[in-house]
Amino acid sequence: MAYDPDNIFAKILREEIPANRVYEDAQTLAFMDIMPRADGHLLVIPKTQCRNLLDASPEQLSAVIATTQKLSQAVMKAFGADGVTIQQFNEAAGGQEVFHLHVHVLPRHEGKSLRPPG
Ligand code: D5M
Repeated sequence: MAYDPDNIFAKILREEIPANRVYEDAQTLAFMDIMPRADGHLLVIPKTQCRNLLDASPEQLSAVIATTQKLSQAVMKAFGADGVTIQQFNEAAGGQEVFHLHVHVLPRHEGKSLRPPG
């Protein structure tokens, strides 16, 4: 499927719309999810165009996963979490709503469920 350069995360990357940015390096950006399902819920994206996991290059995957690991450790510490859930959706049938590759980082506390989406 084609990449739509006007998706919301592409606009965040171009700084056309605001985001609560928490981390950035040469290949990736992370910002807080606007509809958090847990305290500290953040999203990691590649800076280059990529629709989703099905469309990703090995370089994009490796950069996104390395940032996901780094921020999982940081956000667990910051929020005193006991664990972290990593989620990632592909195409509408797979639950994807924004069509720029992104990984959800959801800090978890023992015995506490995620809030429902929305
Ligand atoms: O759902 C997309 C996710 O992206 C969902 O958790 C809300 C979040 N979202 C949507 N717009 C924004 C903005 N502008 N800033 C931050 N987070 C946002 P998915 O099913 O993973 O594709």
